[in-house]
Amino acid sequence: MATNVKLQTWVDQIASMTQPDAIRWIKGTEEEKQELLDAMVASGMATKLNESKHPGCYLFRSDPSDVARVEGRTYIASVKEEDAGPTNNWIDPVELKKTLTSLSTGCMKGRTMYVIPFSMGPVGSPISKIGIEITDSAYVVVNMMIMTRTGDAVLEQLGEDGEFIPCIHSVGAPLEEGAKDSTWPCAPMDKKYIAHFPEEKMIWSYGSGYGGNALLGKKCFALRIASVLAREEGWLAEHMLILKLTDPNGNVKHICGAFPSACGKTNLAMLVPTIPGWKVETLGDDIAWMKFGSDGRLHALNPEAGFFGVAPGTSMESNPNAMLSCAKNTIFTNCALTDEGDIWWEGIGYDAPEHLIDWQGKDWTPNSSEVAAHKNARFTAPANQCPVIAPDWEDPNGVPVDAILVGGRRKTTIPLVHQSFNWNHGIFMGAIMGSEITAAVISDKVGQVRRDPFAMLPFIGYHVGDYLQHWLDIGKATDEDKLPKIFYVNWFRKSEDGKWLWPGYGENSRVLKWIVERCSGEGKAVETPIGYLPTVDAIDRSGLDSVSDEDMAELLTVDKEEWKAEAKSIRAHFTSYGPKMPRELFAELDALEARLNA
Ligand code: O2Y
Ligand code: MN
Repeated sequence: MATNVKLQTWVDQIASMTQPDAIRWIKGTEEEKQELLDAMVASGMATKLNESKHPGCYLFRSDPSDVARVEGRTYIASVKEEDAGPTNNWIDPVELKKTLTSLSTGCMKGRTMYVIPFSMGPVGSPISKIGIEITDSAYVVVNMMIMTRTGDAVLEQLGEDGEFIPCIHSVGAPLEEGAKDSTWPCAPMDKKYIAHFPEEKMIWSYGSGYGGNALLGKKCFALRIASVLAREEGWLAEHMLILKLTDPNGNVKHICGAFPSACGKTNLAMLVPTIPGWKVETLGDDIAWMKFGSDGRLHALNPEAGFFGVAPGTSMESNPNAMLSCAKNTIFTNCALTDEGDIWWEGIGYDAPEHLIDWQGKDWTPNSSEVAAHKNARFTAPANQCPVIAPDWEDPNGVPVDAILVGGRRKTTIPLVHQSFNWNHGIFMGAIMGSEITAAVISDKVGQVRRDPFAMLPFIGYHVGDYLQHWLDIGKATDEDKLPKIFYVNWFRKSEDGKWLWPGYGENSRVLKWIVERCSGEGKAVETPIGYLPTVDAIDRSGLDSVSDEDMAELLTVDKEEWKAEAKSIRAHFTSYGPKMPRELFAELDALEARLNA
């Protein structure tokens, strides 16, 4: 029973619609989490991993139809369609509520309804916000207990009249009396709805039990609904990592970075620098909430408490800190299982054993034609287990942001790094960033650039044009010298013969070094039509033999003809967003074209 009347009334109302067999309020204790995990092992939904190899770890296998976020079934149900904009799926909120009410009536029959009070950000921080997720999935509960701060402390913070974001979740699979439950109940694709009501600030997810569709604190709240709140309240809710960089003299800078998927965001957040004396510490790997402090600077806070990381490709070589973060007390989803009760995935850094159980629960050998772990297999690991978690990652006031990075995966055109001339030019960089479409996605657009403003396209809870205008307005709210400096990075440039020009991973610390030098008014740079670039000798390459002077020159080339073509494609992209696209960004594009033609 909650002392918050609004909360209790809402919980009663959802219970009377969904008709669960039982209601359980989550207190947020370790004993409770263990009890839920033990029950899921007993029911066959989870497998406990070998305690001596992975203490406190569990493996879950999802239904093969429920393996990732489903953008095609994700909706922004604003009152007016034009407020959702051209990049979101829109349904009239009244119609969508009718559909969801009909689907949800009796949807928790035979199940327990869990009520999870959760805080995005440390409980009580002035930046944090409270949500309440109602769910009929114990898997969601144990994941939310890692990814957010949950339980009684949150209820206490909420008090009798505190505000919360209501988040309804159901797997959409009522259990008839006496029926045997599936190990991963969910609804068919055409019955899944990941719905957001931006005016009401409410989330309603039906039919999927997986990741971003079901752990509603993450993409649904901390990005889609928070982006709406941020616009109304004058702050930023962004799809960004946060890292702390310390130089050999102990000088500290904080950097946020927005990258589309498959650009190594978690790797950058946990980078091991190759340049002596430099240190990277992690504050967040996916989401940053940035608010103005009393010093007029933007301060960033990671609203999450865990990492929901992609397993395949993660190894002691590519990201030792992620591997150590998930060594214990971790939930693995859709990884392969060894005969010794250990997990395995493609790219883990050692060969697969002779026999595995694959992510679909089938026998697998190295001769099998399919992958053993799903390519979107995940680990859910507590952030405080990261060996390089920054001591102040839970500072209630966040950390002052010195630099913002934007970037994507581009073989040509975009140099290794360039700095914006000013804030508006930096927002222009954020608006044009994106990756080339690779053959990993079945598409007739392979090689074309998919632009993804600030990597937020699937996560903006309103019109993309209004979103970019909000970034421009943030720049007007303080002095330019108090704003973070903005840089566009591209670790993925290739030579004409198809070789990677930059080694990436820990060597990216060399680029970060130039970036923080620029933030301190140092770092050698040349002015070009696209922004400030490092001079060929400005990036520290001591001890890095694999990048020759010629490679460096190529990495920092600005080819005017390529950029003229780029500008044309940017104009088409801006125009596709319709009349809400800010004038200032067209002005930046005009200015870029003028500089290229000068
Ligand atoms: O497929 C999912 O449900 C997970 S998506 C995800 C998870 C962690 C961090 N980022 C993402 C993303 O899609 O950006
Ligand atoms: Mn993400």
